[in-house]
Amino acid sequence: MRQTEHPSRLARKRRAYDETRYPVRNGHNEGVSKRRERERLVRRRVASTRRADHDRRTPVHAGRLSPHRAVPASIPRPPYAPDAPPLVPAVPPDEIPERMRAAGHAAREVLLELEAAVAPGVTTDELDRICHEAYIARGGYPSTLDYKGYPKSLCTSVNEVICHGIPDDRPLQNGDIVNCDVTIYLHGVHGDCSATFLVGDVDDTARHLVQTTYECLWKGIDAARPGGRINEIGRAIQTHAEDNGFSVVRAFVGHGVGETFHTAPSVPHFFDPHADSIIEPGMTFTIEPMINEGAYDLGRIWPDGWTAPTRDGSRSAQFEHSLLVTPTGIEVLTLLPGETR
Ligand code: EYF
Ligand code: CO
Repeated sequence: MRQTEHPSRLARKRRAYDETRYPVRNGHNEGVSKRRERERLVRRRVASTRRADHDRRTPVHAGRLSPHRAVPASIPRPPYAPDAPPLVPAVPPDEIPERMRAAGHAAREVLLELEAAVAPGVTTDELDRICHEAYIARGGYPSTLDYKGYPKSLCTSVNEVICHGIPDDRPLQNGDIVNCDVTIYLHGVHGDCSATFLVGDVDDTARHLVQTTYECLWKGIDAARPGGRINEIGRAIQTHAEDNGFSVVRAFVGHGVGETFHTAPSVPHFFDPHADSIIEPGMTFTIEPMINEGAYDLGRIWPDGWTAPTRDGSRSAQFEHSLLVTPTGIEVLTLLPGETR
């Protein structure tokens, strides 16, 4: 996902959003007060029922990183890899959909391999090793490895970590939730998908959070259509998240994906009136909602420079698919043939 702009700009957009979603009547924006009331109720519910969990849980801490993993020289590199050739050949545009299908399917297969490996006691570094080897077995390069300096082949975001958690020697604990974000560069394009897994026995609130986040992804996919607007996706996601008492992270958004790992359009997972570009056939982008148990705010990025926690320490879940817009609808590139939601 991409990081979005400065909070003050977001506040302006939020005001614009209030005015758009709830038009002013008789000089009084009734919708804004309704929305504020709903947000107040969400905060009260968070304070009364969820803080107990947050207070009981030990926050996730940074562990030790294993050495940098090598990728065989025979595997083609994306342009940003440290040992990429000076010129990476462009993909002919008519070949993009087929290549993205292959990369998407590979990403999905790797994600399913990780799902089978997630268990109490397994370190996130072990998940990174499995993932790294699974990419290579498919002839793919780990998209995140050395991308803007990111050190690993997988992102593992545990409990209150929203995204970009770095795999380390922390064993997963019974009751954790962990998002595994899988990104592979294959045949000159990137495939990107993620899921949040339950580790052992997980409490009901976290189960509800994970289930709702999964539903939010599909609400977003169902809202996407050729000829529609990007912000219809976020509207559907935000409504479902808030109806369930959760909040939508603003700081990271979905993104265009293809020959470039991150490109236009930005895909907010909340209703952003400015995200009004038209969804056109041929576009390829991700939807990857991050939904928080408590408030949507991002906390301080860890000293590692990557790990992004919630500000209030509440848990966060995420699911992601890469999509292709066809003339008649949406193809989910990161579902395997025959696989359904
Ligand atoms: C502060 C990165 C992280 N960016 C995006 C680099 O789209 C992704 N997953 O679905 C995705 C994954 C990673 C990623 C892993 C590392 N980055 C760039 C800029 C800021 C940032 O976080
Ligand atoms: Co992504």
